Amino acid sequence: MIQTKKTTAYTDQKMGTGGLRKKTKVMMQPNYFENFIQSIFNTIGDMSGKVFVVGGDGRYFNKIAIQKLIKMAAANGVKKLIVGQNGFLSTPAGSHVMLKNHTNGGFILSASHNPGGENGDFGIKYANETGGQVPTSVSDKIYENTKKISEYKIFESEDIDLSKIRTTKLGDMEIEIIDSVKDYVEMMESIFDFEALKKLFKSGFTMRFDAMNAVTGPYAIRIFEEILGAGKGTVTHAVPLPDFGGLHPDPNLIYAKHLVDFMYSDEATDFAGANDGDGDRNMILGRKFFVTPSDSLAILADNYHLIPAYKNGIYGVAKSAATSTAVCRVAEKNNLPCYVVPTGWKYFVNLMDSKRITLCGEESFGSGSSHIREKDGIWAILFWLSIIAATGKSVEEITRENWKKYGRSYYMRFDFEGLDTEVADKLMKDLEAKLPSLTGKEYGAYKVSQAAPFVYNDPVDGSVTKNGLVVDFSNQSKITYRLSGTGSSGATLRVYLERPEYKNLDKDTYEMVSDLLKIAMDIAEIQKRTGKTKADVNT
Ligand code: VG1
Ligand code: CO
Repeated sequence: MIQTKKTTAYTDQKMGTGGLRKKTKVMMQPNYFENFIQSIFNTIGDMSGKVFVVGGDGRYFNKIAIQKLIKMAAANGVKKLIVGQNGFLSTPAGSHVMLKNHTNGGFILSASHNPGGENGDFGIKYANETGGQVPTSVSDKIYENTKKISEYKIFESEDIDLSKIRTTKLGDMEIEIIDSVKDYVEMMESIFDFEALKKLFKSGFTMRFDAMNAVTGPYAIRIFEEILGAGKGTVTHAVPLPDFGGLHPDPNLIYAKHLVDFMYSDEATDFAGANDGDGDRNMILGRKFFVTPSDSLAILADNYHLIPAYKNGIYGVAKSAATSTAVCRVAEKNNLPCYVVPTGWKYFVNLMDSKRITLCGEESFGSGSSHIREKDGIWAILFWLSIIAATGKSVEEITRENWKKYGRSYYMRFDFEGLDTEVADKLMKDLEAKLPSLTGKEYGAYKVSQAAPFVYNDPVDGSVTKNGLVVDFSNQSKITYRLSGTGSSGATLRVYLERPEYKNLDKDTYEMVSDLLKIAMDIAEIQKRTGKTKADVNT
């Protein structure tokens, strides 16, 4: 039976870089989740004939939230939901299911790389018919709706059993429960040469994949262990747990330190990769070697011709402004356009849909292609394995050759976390006001050539986005400042440093950017304003 329930609006339901992300306990407040979902439905308007995909990364509150979402969709007149078995779908698998079935979009319940559990975070990624997360123009409308919502619709019924693959109904709405892994595996088989990868593992090549107790475990076991024949035990932390077993499912040098330590030990495998909570991020490691995400993107772009799906050519590449310029150097030499967009995958969607780009990525351990409209962790690892299989070279050799060919961008990101929101906002505001006066200033060997906010004019829909402040130096080095849009409390200031070098290719990254870090701290008065003498996290 459809019920209309009274509710009171919350005022903090504005989506950030990756959907709505909050403390789990905030999300669990009475009607909080319901208000947000109803606001999305209200913004869409007519629901008749609409089909959506629903899944999540299995974190705490997922099961309850999915049932609420199903019942609300039925009450709002949705025609059909396609739901991952047991409520599981990685973000990339979800985007694929949306596109394959020509749906109106979908919902992935995940706070991505943020920790999970009752005291962790919960999130909702909402995608439209593009298979990618909605643009700001749409999320703004949803936000306006959340501030004035007074009722929502829900179907009163028992919970739907999501454990079996089958089709069922709730009221007039059809519910198709699908295998969460199958379609995704088929897509990967259509992109890469699986026979070549099987041969690689047959030849004794070893790998470790760390699923961080999050959603990609079942995908990775199926692909790497069962299909490609990498040995049993290749996939570690393979069982998705509601609190990720206490791991912070962010595959970087800090939160995947156990994997990094393993790869720098004598037991190291030839290759290692890790994914984040919802499977869209990736980390790449070789024996005693770490590949920065910016370098990884450049290397993928330089080797597209080795992959069956791209061998006939790619349209172009794109990166977020904060990502190093390495990929653009590759593009330039290969006569490909290189687009630079604000941080957040949604900005790549128009470029893919208009066939301007095929490959893209961000410094935050994300890379992907137009096979879907999200970044894709396992795809990136299969791409790397394909390069290794085709060239017979190690991760380190492949990376060093890329530096020799195109130069090396020493690159590091420094995060100042848990800042008072007002302090952080004022820091950015004052810094922006100061930028024009920086041009021509010299800091030791560094001379400012230009300092301005990053402004993006979307070539497809004409929308204008301002995100981050950029200081360029005459030696091609660069500092980018921006505030995170994925946190669930307080503010995080991210400082991104890049220093391209064409001769000194074997230096220590931290040493190479330490002058730049000092300049970045000085220019933005970080210590004076935040009290912090150093960053909380460097990646
Ligand atoms: C961060 C990253 C950004 C990424 C976003 C979502 O955003 O910097 O590059 O697109 O997370 O990633 P922010 O605003 O905190 O810097 V995911 O894996 O959470 O979907
Ligand atoms: Co993610």
